[in-house]
Amino acid sequence: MLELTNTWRNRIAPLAGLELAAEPGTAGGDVSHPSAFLIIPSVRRDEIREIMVARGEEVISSILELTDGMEEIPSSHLVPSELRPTTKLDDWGPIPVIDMSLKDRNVLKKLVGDAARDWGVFQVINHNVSIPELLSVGEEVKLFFHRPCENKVKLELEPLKILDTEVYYTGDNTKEDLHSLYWAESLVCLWKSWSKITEKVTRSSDLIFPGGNEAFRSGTNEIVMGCRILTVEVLHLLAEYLGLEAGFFSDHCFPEGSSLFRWNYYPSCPRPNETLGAIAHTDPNLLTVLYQDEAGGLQVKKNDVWYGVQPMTEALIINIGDCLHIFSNAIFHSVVHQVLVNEKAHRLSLAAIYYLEQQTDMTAPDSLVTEKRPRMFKSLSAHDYWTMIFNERREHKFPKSLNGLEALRDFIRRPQEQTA
Ligand SMILES: O=C(O)CCC(=O)C(=O)O
Ligand SMILES: [Fe+2]
Repeated sequence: MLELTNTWRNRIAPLAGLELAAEPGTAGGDVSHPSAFLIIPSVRRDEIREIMVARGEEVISSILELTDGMEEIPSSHLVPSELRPTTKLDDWGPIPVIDMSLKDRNVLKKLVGDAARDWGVFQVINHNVSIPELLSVGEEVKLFFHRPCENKVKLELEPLKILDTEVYYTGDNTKEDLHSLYWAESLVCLWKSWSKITEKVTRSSDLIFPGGNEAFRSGTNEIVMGCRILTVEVLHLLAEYLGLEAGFFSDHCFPEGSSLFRWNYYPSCPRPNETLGAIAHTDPNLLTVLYQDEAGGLQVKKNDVWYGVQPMTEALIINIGDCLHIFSNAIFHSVVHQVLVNEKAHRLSLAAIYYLEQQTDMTAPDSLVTEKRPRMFKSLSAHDYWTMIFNERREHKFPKSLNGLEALRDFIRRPQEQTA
């Protein structure tokens, strides 16, 4: 692994414009973009593939191609036994479901705030994001995933960029990759700010479907707008719940923060108990709006127990991310979640991911610090956090590094530093 780390550190990181920390595990250096840790693996995947091939290890380009008639799953996809699913996919938990059309704002605020505090996750209905539109874009995305492997891998090795729009695919499942290590493929559209977002959505659409795809373009545009409105509304409610100005969180997210749409495709799997669609992790961003289809598989952890999130046709899921956890002095809970796969059906999900502007100082306001709840974190900016988590993910093998809150240990204040 040292060999790989050095290759990464000396050759690939500079290519990507990154300066990494001098010592493994220490935060530092510079990350050119908050989403860099999501982008960079595609830069180095080529190298990893070469190394694995040289070692005679199995390298798979697209699990979707493998699933036909397969009885066992390749060794590259076996998850260590201690991380395998321990509960059934349909062990649904009592995850709050909140009706966003509730007229009484105080009631709505309390429901949303309590859910973010107690669970870090909740489902919303009557949210004004068009689910039919989302499903129709999802059908186009499936066409992408069912393209021949070579076609997808090209987008994996050479992410396509125009100005501050980028699209890339992950799916080769090499051991060092972050998201596609497991039984999943992803298609990502990244937008590095909100200015001219409609134009940017068109660019991403043209990159993925060079011949044009009106259903994908217009549908994505509509969902981007709908999810933004929903996100702002949820962030307002959360800020008000804490007694802060409504825009306290959202003003750092819009219009200059980045966002991305990640479509995840989890092919059906002959041995669902031996692998995972996504390993237990927290989202390193501020907040994620998630759609899952009827196959189900998302699980969230609360008090060390895994609960399934029951699919609801009209609902979207809101996940609280690490940055909201830090910014709220840990009043809101960054939820640990994972994805189980199943034998019968392919599963599609969409994660709409919202980042803070990089320079945002995530120091929690004094009003959230009390004697009972001392200041939990040392001052850090969104950029500091991303740098840290980026280095952490680079230096440690999975799975430890995927839990952003564990990676935060250097930023947690020791008891003697915790003053109200
Ligand atoms: O597919 C899902 O339900 C969850 C995906 C996820 O956790 C992510 O993209 O960060
Ligand atoms: Fe996630």
